[in-house]
Amino acid sequence: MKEIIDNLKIEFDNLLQNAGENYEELKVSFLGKKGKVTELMQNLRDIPGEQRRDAGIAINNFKQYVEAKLEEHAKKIEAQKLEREINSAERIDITVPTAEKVGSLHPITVVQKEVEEVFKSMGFMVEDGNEVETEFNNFDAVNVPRNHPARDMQDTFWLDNGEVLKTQTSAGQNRILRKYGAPCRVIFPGRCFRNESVDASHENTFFQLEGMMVGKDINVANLIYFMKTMLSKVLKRDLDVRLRPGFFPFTEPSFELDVTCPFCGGKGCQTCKQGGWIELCPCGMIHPEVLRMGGVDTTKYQGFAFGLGLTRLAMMKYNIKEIRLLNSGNLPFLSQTKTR
Ligand code: FA5
Repeated sequence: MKEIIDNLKIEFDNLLQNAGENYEELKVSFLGKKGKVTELMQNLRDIPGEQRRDAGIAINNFKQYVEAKLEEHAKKIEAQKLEREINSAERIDITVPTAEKVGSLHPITVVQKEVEEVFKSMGFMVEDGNEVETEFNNFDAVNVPRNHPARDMQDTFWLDNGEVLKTQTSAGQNRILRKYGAPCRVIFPGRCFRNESVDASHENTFFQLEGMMVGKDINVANLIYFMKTMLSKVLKRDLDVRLRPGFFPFTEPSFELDVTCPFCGGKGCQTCKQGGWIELCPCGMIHPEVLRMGGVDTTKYQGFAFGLGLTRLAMMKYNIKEIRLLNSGNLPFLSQTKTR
């Protein structure tokens, strides 16, 4: 029996060496129902009594040898296969710069940058604001004390800690007055939040761009000049502006600034509802109380402030009729501004 097993082992080793990926066949031919090891087992009964036990042990050892070798071989073949797949897979070199456009700036960002550039060229600084604001900054510091009816004009998202999601960029006025004092020229764009029902022209999350100019002898003519210059440059047309009386607790007098409709040039069209003007920017002379709360000496300084609806300006510039598209994450729509 020993001789038979030794010969079988040599045969098995040779076959295994050349089996490659076809080792399953070898397994069947040795361990299968009609395999060589199984046959040896079946022949055991022909072996005389005392030699049978030793032969059984030898056959079993050989069987374990065959099984172990086949398993080892299978693992080796699988590892080789995996390595081949990895090597043949498409290689990605992350250091190669992309030739294609990877994205585009959001239309509001494009307009914000343009407005910033115009104001910077006129000596204004650009400041960042908070999205979560104190009740004081959002309301009290702009002359809207508790129980003032103007608080109802802006449906506020209140936080559990008593702070608010900024309802208006005017919330930055007090901080900026305290930071820079008078004289100063600053604009501060930012995201605002109001708990109002959403429709084609109202969002609960939108952008404003606030501006303040404080100095000696600042008056409404300065306000008109800066707004007209900025809007004509951003909308790339020579536009007229007009002021109508408005009301804001933080400006006195307060105005609604209208601009000649950029779509019809003031002749009247669907967008301006045939009126020839579009309401664009509330503004006014900063209320002395607001200046005082910001630490400014009102016997020496005055100033104007405005709160441009940046989202609405972007809609006007790109003729977007539906405000909800701007927060939609709709790539075909957003990529139309074609800017990086
Ligand atoms: C204000 O928020 C004042 N803080 C503006 C201001 C600043 C006045 C400084 C005077 C001096 P109002 O609530 O009207 O004002 O909002 C200003 C602009 O924000 C609007 O003209 C409009 O363009 C935009 N806006 C307001 N609510 C929404 C909304 N729900 N969705 C989109 N844009 C809005």
